[in-house]
Amino acid sequence: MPIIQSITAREIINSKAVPTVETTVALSDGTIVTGSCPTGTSIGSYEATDLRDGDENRYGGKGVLKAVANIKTTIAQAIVGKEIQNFSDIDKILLELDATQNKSVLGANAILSVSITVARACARSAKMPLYKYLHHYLKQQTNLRIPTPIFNIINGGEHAGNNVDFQEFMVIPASSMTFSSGLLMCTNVYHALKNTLKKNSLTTLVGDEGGFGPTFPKNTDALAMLKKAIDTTSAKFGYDIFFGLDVASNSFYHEHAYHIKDNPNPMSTNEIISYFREINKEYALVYLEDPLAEDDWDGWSALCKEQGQDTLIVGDDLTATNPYRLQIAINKKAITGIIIKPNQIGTVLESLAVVEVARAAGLKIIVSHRSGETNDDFIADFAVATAADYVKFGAPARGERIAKYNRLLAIEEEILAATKKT
Ligand code: 2PG
Ligand code: MG
Repeated sequence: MPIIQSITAREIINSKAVPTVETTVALSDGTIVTGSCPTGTSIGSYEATDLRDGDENRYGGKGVLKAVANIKTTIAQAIVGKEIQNFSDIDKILLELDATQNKSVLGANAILSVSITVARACARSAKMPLYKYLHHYLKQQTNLRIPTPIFNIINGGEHAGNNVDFQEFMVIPASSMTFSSGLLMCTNVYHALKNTLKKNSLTTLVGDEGGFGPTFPKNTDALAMLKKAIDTTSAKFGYDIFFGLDVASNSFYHEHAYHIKDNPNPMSTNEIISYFREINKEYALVYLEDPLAEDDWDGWSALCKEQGQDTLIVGDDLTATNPYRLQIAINKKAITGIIIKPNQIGTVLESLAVVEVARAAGLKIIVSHRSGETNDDFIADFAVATAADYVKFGAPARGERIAKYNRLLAIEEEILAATKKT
């Protein structure tokens, strides 16, 4: 077994010009790998905490030099020289070192950056692709397959400078399609949407996740525009392509009411549930993420009971990849799917544990990027390894998004080649 020979870290910037942490690990067998972690914009209250310097003279207080220093000192002292049997042994050390629920001592950014990099180092050292290494670790019985992609092609909320309340308007290929054919179809739709927006004299400038950021009088106008665009392609709405929304409703929930432009008055929980019922009548959403605020538990249970048969009701800010929050959601029958974002919890090991509990409870698994990303493609391998049902990596555009989609194309090719051999 190789030993960890050295670990170093540096401050880099993400796709939103916000600092994040990059780590490099060297093993005694010559393996040298690098990894970095993402950052959210619409951050739920139950997420693990990134450590930020707070020095207003650098990056508006968002520098990560303290997190970097934690890796170079505390973490390095604890793990350099350790024999590395498995990535999870190192994750356990990281958890002991921090010993807080929200990773506030060392910083979730410091911890996850190390966790991802160590997992990658283990895979490289075992001469296995990362997805296969993690798949073996999990003793997954399922055949390897690429999850169905969810493409966010209109950005709103906190992800765009437009006036749309909902954060993400997404297109989803039928699950029966291969990843590459779904990507092809949805990329065609992305281009068609660009043309349709132009024809309607709307902007084609993009938001944080590569989706377009036009303004609309109402949120539902964005869905109508998407439908119009799909109708100019060979894709058939409701047959091979479907709609999903990440409402990210925390951002417009104030004083116990939902404030959206579709309604002149703030809406109660019951009113916004009826509003989703109406949207479903017209567009038959297959996917609805964070439709309600992160503590509106009764609303979640009611919505799930009423609409969860036909629409995947997905917790993101609600569950925050956190085992305690997941357990509450299961007990309350509040969701039918869960977003998995490793940086919401802070280690690869804990993320895998949340996936296992969620799957055992019959929930669909959606592995997701963050709005502030690097070109690190770890989550693509993670999603395949965990046999996730869906991945949500943004639009099929912008370098930090396509890094993940292109990695899935490569894995798809490898899996196909392996199946042909057997
Ligand atoms: C979300 C994510 C990613 P953010 O809400 O699902 O799309 O956004 O990273 O800003 O939390
Ligand atoms: Mg979300």
